[in-house]
Amino acid sequence: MGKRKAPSGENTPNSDFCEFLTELAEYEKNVSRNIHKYNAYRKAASVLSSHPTRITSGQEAKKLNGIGEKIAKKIDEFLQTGKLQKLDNIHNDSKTTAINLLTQVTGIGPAKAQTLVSEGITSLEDLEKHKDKLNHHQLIGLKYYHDFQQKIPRNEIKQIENLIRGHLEPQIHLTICGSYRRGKQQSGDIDALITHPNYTSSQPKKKQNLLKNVVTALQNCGLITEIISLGDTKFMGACKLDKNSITRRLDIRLTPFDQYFCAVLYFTGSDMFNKQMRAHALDAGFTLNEYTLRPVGSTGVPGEPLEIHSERDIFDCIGFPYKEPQDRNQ
Ligand code: 8DG
Ligand code: CA
Ligand code: CA
Repeated sequence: MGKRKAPSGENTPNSDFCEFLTELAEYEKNVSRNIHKYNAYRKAASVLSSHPTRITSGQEAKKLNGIGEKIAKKIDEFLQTGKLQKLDNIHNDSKTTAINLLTQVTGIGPAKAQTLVSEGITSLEDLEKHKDKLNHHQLIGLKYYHDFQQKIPRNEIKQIENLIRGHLEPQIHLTICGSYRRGKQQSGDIDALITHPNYTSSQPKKKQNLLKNVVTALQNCGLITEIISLGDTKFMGACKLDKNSITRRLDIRLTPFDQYFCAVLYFTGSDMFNKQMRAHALDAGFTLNEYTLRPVGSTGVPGEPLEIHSERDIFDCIGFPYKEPQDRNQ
């Protein structure tokens, strides 16, 4: 699970509300570990980020889908005082700020962060002194903490994409998904998906060493510099375009050919968009995930996966108007 963010709604009429709601969401995820409140704040931020006009009262906000009494009150407080008491308290609490800091390290989740803080480990310097408490993933997260904090410019991902493509055998398909595919000018990490026409869900053995071979080739050419984990279908690691660039988080997933477009759709996100689309699928009598689209019968048992040949097929099947990747940002 990545470091999830709600849409910040940068440069939109309600971006200041989106910002504080996102911060509250992070608090609920990392510190209170209340996933329901986390989702509620994110949903509110998402709906506000796409609202075209400035909201001028909690009352007005409450008319929007996903904004209830409590969030409306926070909007009123923010409008009246220019701040939120709850956020001030959060900023002034040392345990909370330590947990928030530690969860910024790739591989350290909310539970691990809480354990570390309860053991008195509250800073990067403390982590450096207690490396014995970290696993391989977390050690890489610590080693590249500052690099991984930096966003990756679109142009750099484009060059990394070209480099990867140049090392693939011609039959392999590659799509860089995530925020890059949604057209963002910068991304947090690189989400690559590959498939091969011979490897299907009914011929799982045909995946052979496809992913491992790709990773080896990319290590040999110097692009991949660290492996966090490597299985038959999922690589997590880091790459470096050239000596002048910094180290970037790179994931590569190998999916069966018949599941490729469900995977492309899922890993393109955004995750709020995925939530909306899955909900729409359910309303239309289908269940959609990163692997398949299946009809759900009256018994509630999913049927056989539908045959999918494009992303558009998925939208068409569930009667959801097609959206270009750049229009899936919330
Ligand atoms: P970013 O890296 O620029 O920060 O944004 P992103 O590309 O949208 O986010 P990501 O964390 O790299 O996730 C890539 C896509 O994976 C995301 O757009 C949608 C899908 N996804 C979900 N739920 C989750 C989840 O819980 N964790 C992760 N890592 N990905 C998820 O729909
Ligand atoms: Ca990403
Ligand atoms: Ca990612």
